[in-house]
Amino acid sequence: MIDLYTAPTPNGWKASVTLEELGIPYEVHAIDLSKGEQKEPWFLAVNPNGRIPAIIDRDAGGLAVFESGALMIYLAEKAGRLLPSSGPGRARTLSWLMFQMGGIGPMMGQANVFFRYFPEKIQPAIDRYQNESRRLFAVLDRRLGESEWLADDYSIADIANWCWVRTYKWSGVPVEGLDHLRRWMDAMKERPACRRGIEVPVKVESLLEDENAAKAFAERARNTVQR
Ligand SMILES: N[C@@H](CCC(=O)N[C@@H](CS)C(=O)NCC(=O)O)C(=O)O
Repeated sequence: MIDLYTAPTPNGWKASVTLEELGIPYEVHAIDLSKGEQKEPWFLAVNPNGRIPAIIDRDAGGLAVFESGALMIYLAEKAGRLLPSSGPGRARTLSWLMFQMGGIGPMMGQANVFFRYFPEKIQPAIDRYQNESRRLFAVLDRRLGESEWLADDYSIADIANWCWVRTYKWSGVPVEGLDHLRRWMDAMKERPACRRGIEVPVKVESLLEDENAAKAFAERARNTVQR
């Protein structure tokens, strides 16, 4: 049994979608980021970085694993699926997983900070992170023009990137003209495990359709942004 500490965010969904795809039993512990629960001493013992997601594997003596990419690799290896055990397929999967961890995640994350959460409007910072995210989207689009999935088969690399890219509107990054990316996003959205995973720990309605909800969310998120 896995204990999953999470919140309804792209990094959180990476863990829950992976657990759903692998069919590993897990218990959800929702962390309220706006109350700073992720920085409480009990949680820092699980993830010293004070961020979600994190897991504890009860069957491995209470092993704690943090950093979403690391816990996806751990879970895939535990189940023996969604990550080849060796060879070129594994290298390609890890390449596209790290592309998300080092690129898509940080750039879209900072686009969110400056476009949505920062009280001051610093246009050069907004442009920089949105443009860089769009450049990374084009890299994904090119790859998806030559391959159905990011690596050879459907893998944790698809899950990691999709959980972020699907929130492109919130980050203010356009996807116009990226037809292969859209084809792949549509295919991901149809997978039952992906649908279930993005409703963990709670289903969040599209913030973009409700201006007040979007404002309230941004206000709460502002509290977690450090200067
Ligand atoms: N590199 C980390 C990033 C995790 C992360 O930034 N989590 C955000 C939510 S998406 C968080 O916990 N933010 C709360 C905070 O910074 O206090 C990972 O991939 O797990």
